[in-house]
Amino acid sequence: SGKRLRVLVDMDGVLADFEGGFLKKYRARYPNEPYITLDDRRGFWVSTQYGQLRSDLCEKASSIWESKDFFIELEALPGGVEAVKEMAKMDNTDVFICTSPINHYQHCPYEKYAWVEKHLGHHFLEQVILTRDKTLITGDILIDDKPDILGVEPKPTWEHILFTACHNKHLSSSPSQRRLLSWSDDWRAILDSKRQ
Ligand code: UMP
Repeated sequence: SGKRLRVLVDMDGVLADFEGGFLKKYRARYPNEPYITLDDRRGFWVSTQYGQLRSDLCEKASSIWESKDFFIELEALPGGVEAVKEMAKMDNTDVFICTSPINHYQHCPYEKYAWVEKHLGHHFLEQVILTRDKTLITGDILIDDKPDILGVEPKPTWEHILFTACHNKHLSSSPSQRRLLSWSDDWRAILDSKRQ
């Protein structure tokens, strides 16, 4: 009964292991530079925390995700692809992948589509939304690991479900902010809670 449910799912940190992929390639490229373990990560922006460690490390960090093959080679986070495939098969449910490309556009947008094709299939490219402003996209829920999702729309239609990641696990977000601890957590119950 009721209308269709529209679920927006973020990519980096939710479906694709951006943090793990970054650290592995950063350490390989800069073996003699200091690094931040995933356990010590704080704050959404990797570049900011590396810049605080030593100012020149901000640019060294961004050089990693600006490199060819960074995004396509990211590993899938446990259970994410399976969950999205299951959601997409549910009655009265539309799933979109909603992801912000980096402004260094030489590789990232192409590789984000290629990643979706590789892990979810060619047909799923129809479900990809690349935007730098997720507040403009309408939906019932947005599953995203970024704690503050801001843009020009002050009242987005979606409820933000904070997906737990190394950089946000210590945050005591407001009690009204719902979390998904991982894809082993009860995402089906969160979807059901939004159905009419
Ligand atoms: N990103 C940066 N700098 C960082 C960390 C991440 O530019 O320090 C990029 C990776 C993603 C984008 O392409 O920002 C975040 O996109 P969403 O996860 O918000 O969709």
